[in-house]
Order: sequence, then structure tokens, then C-alpha cells
Amino acid sequence: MNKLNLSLLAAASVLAVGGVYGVSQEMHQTDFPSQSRSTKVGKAVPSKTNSDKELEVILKDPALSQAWGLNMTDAQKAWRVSKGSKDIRVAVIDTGVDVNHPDLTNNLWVNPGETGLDKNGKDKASNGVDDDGNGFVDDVHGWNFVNNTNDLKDTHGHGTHIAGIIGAEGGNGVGISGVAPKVSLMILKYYDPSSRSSDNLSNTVKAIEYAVKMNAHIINYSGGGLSPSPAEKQAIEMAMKKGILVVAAAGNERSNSDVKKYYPADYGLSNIVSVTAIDKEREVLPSSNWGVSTVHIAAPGNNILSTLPNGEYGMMTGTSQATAFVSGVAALIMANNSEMRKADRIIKYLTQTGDTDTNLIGKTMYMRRLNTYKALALQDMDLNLAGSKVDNTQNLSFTIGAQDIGGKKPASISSFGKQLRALVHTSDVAKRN
Ligand SMILES: [Ca+2]
Ligand SMILES: [Ca+2]
Ligand SMILES: [Ca+2]
Repeated sequence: MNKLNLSLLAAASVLAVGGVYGVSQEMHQTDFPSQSRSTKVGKAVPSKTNSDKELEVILKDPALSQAWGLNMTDAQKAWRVSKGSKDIRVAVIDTGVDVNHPDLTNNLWVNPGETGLDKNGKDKASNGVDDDGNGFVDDVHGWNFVNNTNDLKDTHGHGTHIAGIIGAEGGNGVGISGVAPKVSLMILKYYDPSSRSSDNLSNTVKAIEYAVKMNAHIINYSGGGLSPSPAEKQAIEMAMKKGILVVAAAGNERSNSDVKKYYPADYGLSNIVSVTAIDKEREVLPSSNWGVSTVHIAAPGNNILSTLPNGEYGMMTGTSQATAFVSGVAALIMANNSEMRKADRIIKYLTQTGDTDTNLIGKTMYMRRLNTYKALALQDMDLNLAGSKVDNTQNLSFTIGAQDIGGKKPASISSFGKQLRALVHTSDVAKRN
């Protein structure tokens, strides 16, 4: 029997009362049983949502100016290059989602095999038949592995929050935008605080297997635990064989992951990118794990505004939130360039194109924080160099340091793109040989 994280219950019960809540910066420490996966969040506290004067934006979602993480990562500029695509499927393995949230409902993945009419004229989505024969009945937007149904209801809030960071609908005049304003969110529920008896590790494994079977491009996993699981590792290896990217939270253990490993982030597989969280001042959060040989990149994770159940919005904090940022950027890149739909390749782009930051010395592998725009613009530049016609990178306006590409300072952004291309493709070839 797994012990439950009491802070999760606290968050869930406050949310149930209604209103808009955030999660305090102070993370609650709980001990995990071995062989368990959970999602840690702090205590819920009320937070204001009234928008300040709106910034000049590409997408005019009213609460967007409060989303500091999008600004730090240059998301607005990135959206000039790409706003994402429904073709990109991101599996959100979490606590479910508010499927009726006005900022999420249009960006939910729709299983093509469970839509339309069956031979009796009934809606495949609700006919009680496994129309696509994948082993799941009426799995239109994903699956609930806790109760083994297609009911994705989020009684916790975490999954709805994560889904919104990745892919709240942009430009619809409501709330916020996800990092990827357009995307398909495949909702895989592995955990429910009210279901004490369910095995969240085995649910995680089943959810990963589902994502692999249904051809997700990206798996977002913000949970984790301190003990490795052969079954979980095997499932992620299956994902690796298909080139599926697994974006995993570094964890909120306040510890060095090089010493005290956290799973699945630290299996060391080439398709896993491990993400730690920073605040507005670009400091790694005290609660977040770090590690120069285990943690790949840092992204915003403190007081992040996103969607919550019952159509609401609020803030949460942790490496979960940072993880969702990286998944969103990966979705944008994949939408923009089909050659980038391979995990190891996209991990190189994400890590090599981040902003170098001395705050990250001793904290992450490449001392970089996520920059959405750079990641997109540079792989777009890559297309240019490969001869394809791309005309939306004329206004490249960031600077490149020598450290951005292994010590040798490039003469121009174009040559940076060329060197990055060489780096990515050379190591691809090396890997195949
Ligand atoms: Ca089915
Ligand atoms: Ca059906
Ligand atoms: Ca919106």
C-alpha cells in the first residue's frame, strides 16, 4: 500500500471549494515509499488573477502578461516563427485534466479511431466499443489508468495545470496561452489523490506504453520517485526506439541528482531530458533537484500561472511546471520541422540553444535555461541552410557567445546555425555507427 502525499490532498480539498489558487513556494517534503511515483505540489493559496496592462503581444489572451515564464523564454517572439500544430501529440501523464476547460478543450488530442459513426450509426466516442482495437473502450482523449475508464476528471489540479503550460489554446481570447498555442494533448491519468489503493508506478508504466502505442511525439512526466523500476525503464526504452521524447522532472527533493538519483529522469536514456526549475531571478529553486551530469536544462517553475479545474486559473511551483515548458517548446519545434521529431536530435537543440547563465554553474549539464525563440529560430535557420525556403527568421535578434557552441565563437548567427547543424548531424551519424 502506497503512502499518500498529504500535501496533495490539502491542495485538492482547497481547490474543490472553488476560486483561484496558487501554490506557495515552500514545497512540502514527504517521503516516498520505494517503488512508487507521485507528483509533489505545495499547499494551495489564493492568488490574484486580474491582468495588469497587457504587453504588446502576438496572441491576445487576456491573462498572458502574468505568465512571466513565457516572457523569460521569449515565447512571444517564438510564436512569430511557429504557433504549433495539432499534428503534434503530447502525452501528459499526470492527474487527469478538466476536459471542459475553455482554454484546453480544443487542444485535446482526439483519437481518430474513436471518432465518427460506427456501422450502427452510433458515435464511436461513446458506443461502448473499442473501435480501433487498441484495448481501450472509447478512449477519445486518452485514458484513466487509475480507474481503467475514459473518464479523465482531474480531482487534484496538477494535471490540468501542466496541460495548460504545455498547450492552453492561444489566441482564443480566453485566459492564457500554453507554450505551444496549438497542440494535441493526450491525457493519461496515472494518479488520483482520492484513490489510495491504486498503484501509481504500474499506472505510469501502462500510460507510457499507451503513449508509445498511440504514437505520441512527446511524453511529459512530472512525477517520479527515488527507486528505479525495470518495467518503467523498459517502457521508456520502447519509446526511445520510436524516437519519442520523454521530458521528465528533475524532482523536488532539494538534492543533487548526480548523487541521489530520481526516476524516471535519471535512467540515463538518450530520449530523456531532465528539467530543473528556476524563478524570475533565474535562480534554481531551493526545492528543485540539480546535477551537472544528470540535469539537462533549467526552465521557469516558480509561481507559474496556468489552468486549473472548473475552468479556473492559478499558480503552482516546482520542477513539474518547468518540465511542461520544455515539452511545449519541443512541440513547437516538432511542428515547425518534421526532421526534428526525433528525441535525441531535439534534445541537442533544446540544450544547445538555451541561454547560458552563470546561475546554473554546478546545477545543470550545459549551464543553460530554456529559450523558446532561439530553439525555434535556429532550427529554422537550419532549414534555410539545407536549402528549404523559410522566410520567417529575418529578425533574429539574440546574441551568441563562444560558449554557445563548444568554445569557438561563430562569426554570425548563420554560422552558428551551421555549426549547430554539424554538431547535431555528426553525432547522429556517430550514434548509428
Ligand atoms: Ca480504443
Ligand atoms: Ca468506441
Ligand atoms: Ca487562451
